[in-house]
Amino acid sequence: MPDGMVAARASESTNSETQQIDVAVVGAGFAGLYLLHRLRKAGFSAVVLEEADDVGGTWYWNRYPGARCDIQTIDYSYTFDPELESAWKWSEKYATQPEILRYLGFVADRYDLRRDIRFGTKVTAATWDEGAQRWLLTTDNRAKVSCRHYIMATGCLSAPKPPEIEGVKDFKGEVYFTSRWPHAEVKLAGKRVAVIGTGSSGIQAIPLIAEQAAHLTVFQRTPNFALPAHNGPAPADRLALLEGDHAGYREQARWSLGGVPWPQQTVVSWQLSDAERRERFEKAWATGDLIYILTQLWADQAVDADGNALLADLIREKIRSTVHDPETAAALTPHDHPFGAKRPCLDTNYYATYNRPNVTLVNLRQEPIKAITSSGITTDKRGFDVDVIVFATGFDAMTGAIRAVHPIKGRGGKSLSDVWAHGPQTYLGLTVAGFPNLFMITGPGSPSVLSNMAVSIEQHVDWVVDRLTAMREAGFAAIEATDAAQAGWARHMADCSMLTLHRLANTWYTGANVPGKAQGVMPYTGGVGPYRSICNEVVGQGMLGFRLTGPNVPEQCNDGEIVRLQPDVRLVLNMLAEMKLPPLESFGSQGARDFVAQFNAARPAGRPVGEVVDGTLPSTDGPLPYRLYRPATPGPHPIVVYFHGGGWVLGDAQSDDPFCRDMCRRTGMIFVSVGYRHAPEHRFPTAAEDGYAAARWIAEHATELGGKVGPVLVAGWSAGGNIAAVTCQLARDRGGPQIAGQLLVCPVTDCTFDRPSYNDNVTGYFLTRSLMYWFWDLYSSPADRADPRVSPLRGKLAGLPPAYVVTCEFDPLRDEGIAYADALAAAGIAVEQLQARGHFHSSFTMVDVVITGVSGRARMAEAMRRFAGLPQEPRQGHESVRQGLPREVDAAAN
Ligand code: N01
Repeated sequence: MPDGMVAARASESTNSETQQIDVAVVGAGFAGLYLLHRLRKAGFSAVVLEEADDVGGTWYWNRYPGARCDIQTIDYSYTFDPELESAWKWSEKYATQPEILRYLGFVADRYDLRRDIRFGTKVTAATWDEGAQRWLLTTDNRAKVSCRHYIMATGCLSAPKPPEIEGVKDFKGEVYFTSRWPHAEVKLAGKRVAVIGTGSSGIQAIPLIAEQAAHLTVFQRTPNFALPAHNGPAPADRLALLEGDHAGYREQARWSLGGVPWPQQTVVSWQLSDAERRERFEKAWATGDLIYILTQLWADQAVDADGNALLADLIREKIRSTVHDPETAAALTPHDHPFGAKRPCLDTNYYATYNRPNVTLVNLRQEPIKAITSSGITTDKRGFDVDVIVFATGFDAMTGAIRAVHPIKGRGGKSLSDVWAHGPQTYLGLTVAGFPNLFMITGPGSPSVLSNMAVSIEQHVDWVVDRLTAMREAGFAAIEATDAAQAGWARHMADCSMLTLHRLANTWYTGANVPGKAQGVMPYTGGVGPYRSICNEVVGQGMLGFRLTGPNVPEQCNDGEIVRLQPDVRLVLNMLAEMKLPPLESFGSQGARDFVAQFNAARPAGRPVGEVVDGTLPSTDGPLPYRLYRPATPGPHPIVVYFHGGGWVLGDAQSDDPFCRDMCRRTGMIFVSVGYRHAPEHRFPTAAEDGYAAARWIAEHATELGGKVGPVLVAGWSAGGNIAAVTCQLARDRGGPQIAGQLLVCPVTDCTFDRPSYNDNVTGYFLTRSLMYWFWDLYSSPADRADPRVSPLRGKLAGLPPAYVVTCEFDPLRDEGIAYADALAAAGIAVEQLQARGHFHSSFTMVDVVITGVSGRARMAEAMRRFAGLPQEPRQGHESVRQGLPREVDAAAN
C-alpha cells in the first residue's frame, strides 16, 4: 500500500489494531518535535512515541536545582521559522530548565504537535520486516506501530548511568538522580545532603543545594574545568549581531565549527606574548561563554597539547585564587585531561561554594567510596551520615538510549546491540548498515554533543525529511547504508579524532565512564560546517554510500566513501577550490614565484627554534644563500642539509620555513636550507650540482656552522627530495661527503608520467599533472631526463645511505616515490616508507595548517634521529601524551 494511502488513516488506532504510519519517531524533545512538524509538512503520516507524559526530552527529565542550558539561549533555539523566533523572547543569557521546557511546550502547541504524540509510551522492541519493508514496533502502551521509517530522536544524554556503588538500596534516606529529578518540590532545607558527581549536572546543582542544605558533602572522583556563566540578560553585542542580520547570523552558525557563529581563530599560542594570552583569557573569563573560550583564544588550544596547557594553567590559577583552602583548591583542580577534551562546565559560584562553612569536599581519588550504608556513605577512611543522596553520576551517553533501551532488530534479525558491541558503527551518524530505514538524529558519528545541539538537530531533521521526500518522489521504499560507506566513515571519524584532544581523556565522549563499554571517540570531531557540507555532498553524489530500493524502480546504489582525504586536507583543498585560482603555470615562472611568496605570507608563522641564521656558501658560480635553523638545546647538533620544494623553479628558504623549523624542533638537529639556483634561468643540472656542492661545503664547515663534525644527513620535499636523493648518489660516487641518512618527502624520482598516480591525481590536489609537466619542461630537455641527476630512479642505488621515503595518496608523484623506495630496498638499502593515506603533496609542509600531518612528521624525525644515532625523544606538541593523561583512544594511523 502506498505510504500516501496509509497517511490518510494515520494516528488513529485502538489497542488491538496496529497503527499504520509512514514514520515513527521516538522522543518528543527538541529533535522529535521538529521532526514531527517537518514530516507533517512534507505530507508524511507520523507518530511520536514518548515515555514521559509531556514534551521536553532532556528538559523534561533534568529538573534538578540549577539546571540551565550552557549554550547562550539565543543560539540554543529553533531557527526553522522566523515567526517562531519573533514570537518567543528568552529572559536570560542562559535560560533555566523550566523556561526551556515552557518554550518546547509553546512550540508543541504552536504547531499543534501533541495530537500525534503518544505520551507515556515506551517502545519495547523494533523489528525490520523484510517482506513488508517496514518496521514493526511493540510498545508498553496500546497498539503496535507499523512504519516505513523509524527515527530515533532519543537524545544523546538520556539513559542515566547506574551509580555502580554498593549498597544504594540499603540507604534509608532520600535518593535522587539529577537526571530523573522529581516533579514535586524536593525540600533540602536543614538536611545533610551528599552529592556524588561533579560533571555539568553536579556543578550546576551544588551551589544551589549548598544554599539550602544544613550541610553538603560533595564526593568528587574527577575534578572538571568550570567557567563562570555570568548569567543575566542576553549580551547586547550578541543580540545586536542576531537582530542586525537574523538570517545571516543563523546561516553563519550552521557553517561554523561549533554551531554558534564565532569566527575561526587563526592566531596560534606561540605567536602571542604571555601578556597577550592573559588578556585574551581574562576577556574570555569575563565573557562567560563555553564556545567562545573553546574557539576564540588561540587556534592551537583544541588541537595541540602544549597550546592547550597554556589555557588550562590559566584556568587552574583562577581555581586557586577562588578557593580559600589550598588543599580543597588542589583537589578541585583538574590535571588528568586537556581543557575541553572532557566536557567543560559553565557554573554560577561553583568554586566559591567550597568556601562556605557548610560544604565539604571529599576527594575520592584519595579515599574511594566503599559502600552506601543505611545511614550514609563510607569511604576507605571515614563514614558520612547524610539524610539525602543526590546522584549526579551521568549517562550511558550517545549509544545508551539507542542501544540499551529496547532491542532493535534489522535485516536478517541482526540486533543493533550486537552490531555495536565493539562501539557504534554508523554512516554519517545518521544510519547503520543492515538497518534499512532506521535513522538517528544526532547519533554517534555526528557532531551532536560537540556542537550547539539545536543547530545539529535541525540539520539532521532537514536532511532526513528531505531524503524521505526525495525517496517517495522516486518510488523508493527503502534506504540503507552500505558496508563500504560505513567503514569509510569510521576511518574518517578516526582521522578527525586526530585533530582534537578528545582522545586524550577518559570521558563519556569516549564511553570511558561506563564500565565495560567499548571505547572510542563517539561524536564527530570535524565540526558542524564541514559535517554539513559532507552530508550535502552525499546527496550531490547521488546518495553516495546508500542502497535505495523500491517495488517498481531499479535499485540505485552509488557505493563508495564520502571522504577519503584527511579532514584538514579536505578543508584546505575546498578553500583552494573556492579561490578558483588560475593554473600556477599560467603566471609564468616569475609570476608563479611572486604568487607563491604571497600565498606563503598568509600562513601561520613557523614555531620558534633556538636560532635562525641567514648566510651564504660558495659555489662554482658565486655564493648561494642558506638559512640555518639551530635547536634551542645545547649543541653541537648533527646537521641536516635541506632542499626546498618548488619543481626546480619556485621556492626558497621562506617557502619551507615552517617545515624546517618543525623538523629542527622535532629532530633536535641543525637544518640548513639551501638556496639552490632555479630554472628556467638555470636549467639542468644546476639544481643538482648546487645541491651536491652545498652538501659538501656544509659537511666540511660543520664546526664553523656550530654543528657536529661527521656525516651529515640530507632531506628534501618534492623537487627538493629529488635533489636530496641525487646528492646521496653524487656523494657516493664523488668521494663524499659522508651522508648518514636521507629523508625524501614526496620526491620527484623519475621522468616517466605513466604511473597510475599521475592519472589518479591529474587535478584537484594542488600539484597538478600539467604543473609537473611545466616544471620538467622548464628544468630539463627530454634528452637530459634519463640522467640520474634528475631521475635518480635510473641511477645505481647500491651503497646509498638509509632512507625514509614519504609519499602521499593524492599526489601525482606518489607512485614514483614508492618506486624509488622499493628500488632502494631491492638494492639492499635500509629503507622505510610512510605512505600517507588521505594526504596530498603539501600535507607535511603545511605545518600548523594540516594538523593531521603531525604524526607523519614525528615519524620522519624519529627516522632521522635513528640515522644520526641519537636516542628517541618523546613526541612533541599535538603528538605528546603528556604526563598524567590517559592513553590515546582511536588514534588514526596515517
Ligand atoms: O554527567 P557527567 P553530567 N562514583 O558524566 C561522577 C550535559 N549537561 O550529568 O569523571 C563516583 O559529566 C563522574 O566522575 P568521573 C553535558 O554535556 C549539560 O554531569 O567519571 N563518582 C563525574 O564527575 C554534560 O557533560 C548541562 O570520574 C562517579 C560525574 O559523576 C553531560 O550532560 C547540564 C561515579 C558525572 O558527570 C553529562 O553531565 C548538565 C561513581 N560510581 C549536563 N560515577 C548544561 O548545562 C560517575 N561519577 C546544558
